[in-house]
Amino acid sequence: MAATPKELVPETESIADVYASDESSGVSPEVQARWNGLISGFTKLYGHRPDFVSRSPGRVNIIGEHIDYSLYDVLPTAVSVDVLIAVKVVPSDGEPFVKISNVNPEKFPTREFSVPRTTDIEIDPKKHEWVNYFKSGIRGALKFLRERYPDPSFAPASIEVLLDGNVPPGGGISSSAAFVCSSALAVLKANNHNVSKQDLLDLAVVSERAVGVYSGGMDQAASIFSARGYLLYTQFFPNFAVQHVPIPKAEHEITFLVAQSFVTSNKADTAPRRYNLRVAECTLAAVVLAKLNDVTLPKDNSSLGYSLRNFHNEFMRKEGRLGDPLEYQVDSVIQAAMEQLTQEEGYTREEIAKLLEITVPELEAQFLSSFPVQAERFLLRQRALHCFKEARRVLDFKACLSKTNTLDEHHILYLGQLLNESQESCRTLYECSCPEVDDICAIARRAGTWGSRLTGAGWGGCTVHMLPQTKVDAVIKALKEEYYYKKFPDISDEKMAHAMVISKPSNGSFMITGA
Ligand code: NG1
Ligand code: MG
Repeated sequence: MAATPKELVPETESIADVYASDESSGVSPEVQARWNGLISGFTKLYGHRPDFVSRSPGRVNIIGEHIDYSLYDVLPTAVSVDVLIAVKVVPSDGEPFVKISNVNPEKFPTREFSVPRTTDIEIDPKKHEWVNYFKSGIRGALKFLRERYPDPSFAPASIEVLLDGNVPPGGGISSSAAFVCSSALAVLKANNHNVSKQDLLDLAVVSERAVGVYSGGMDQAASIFSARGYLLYTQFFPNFAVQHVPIPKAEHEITFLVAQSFVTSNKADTAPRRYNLRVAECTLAAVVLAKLNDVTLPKDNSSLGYSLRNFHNEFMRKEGRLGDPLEYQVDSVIQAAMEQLTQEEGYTREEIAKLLEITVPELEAQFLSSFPVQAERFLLRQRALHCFKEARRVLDFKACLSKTNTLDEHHILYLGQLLNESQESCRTLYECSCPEVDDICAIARRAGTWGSRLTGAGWGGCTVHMLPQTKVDAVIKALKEEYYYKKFPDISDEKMAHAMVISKPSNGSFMITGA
């Protein structure tokens, strides 16, 4: 099932459209209670009901790790936890303002601030404040409106806001994307704009990059475009496109379990040695491979302008093979990386400059000046091989899901193997795993998962496991005993309750007007 990116974020009066499970058309008592609490909390706080509630969920990436910014296809889906934002537009003659509270005010204190009419709202990234994510949503939304409808008399709406988010922060299921997408959606609606999914995606990706991480668009795409019961096959090249892929029936129902490692790696702080360095390494691998194969790369829309997918395309064009099945094309670029990027020990700046026939200052100006990176050597071979092989696994995973309506044991073991290979590649070639995540995957596999891997940026964070419904209890028990209680002997019941969740593929962004 293909979705058209131009379609509007759906609007509904009923939360059942957002949350109803496949088994029933109603919502669970917990969901209803949370919703009622948000609306009554808003009414108590501000003295009237909200006009609408915007909603965006977290996501789990099933396969395709660290390849979105190289513009390769990925296969995430939304999870059921989300960020709900209740809003009322209020009249104001003076400076436009935002009053914002959280249903958990002890942890997330109430704030009030004004919104400049013509300039961007200021965000201090050094102050780790919960409202920063809302501000980055405002900034993206207002910038979009000013560019789309230039009108010097435009005044942003003043709003009262109450927020309820249950996506665990820093937990690898992208609370940040859920927060930013929901915030931008709320501000656009408050200013009378019904936004398309594509426009919301574009502005949310740019808004999140404002915190200094040169990420791809996977998280925001999954948060906005997902549909209940489907995985979201997401393509970034040559243009953004999504396809909803159903999970076929199997003898034992396929379940995805998400387990936190509780090891946190602050992405913004570690970016020069971790996330952004990988973005730089993949870009350098693309331009070096292009040079070695005598092909010219046109600029693409990846964050540094040259991606491995772009090299792939130009290489295939030169060979006259753009009509070949994508799988075969990917095999050829794997081959090229194996044969041509021979230095296992990595490449220094001098060596890369020499290959590109430019000077070191030119190299730095062209590829290493958008953001700081800390590295003596760039592991072009390993990073490119991870990317190409992971891209191949995504294609294989999707092909296997699409082949039949029912998966037999053989297919399921194959899917699990692809997930395990992805983990191994993240661990060895991409070096984005960590001992705790490796541990969790090993314990879970022993207890009966078909496949286990890290999900999200890694270096800690979250893991995802594919397992039969019948093994869920055994895997949860094993992880509790062999990981959580061992590593965190004093773990609270509340923390334990958030450590592992069964994640059902859920709906993406929604605008709910029936409050
Ligand atoms: P996390 O850190 O899990 O939100 C990040 C990137 C994604 C993608 C994955 C790795 C952001 C907002 N997201 O996810 O674009 O590159 O890592 O596959 O930085
Ligand atoms: Mg994130």
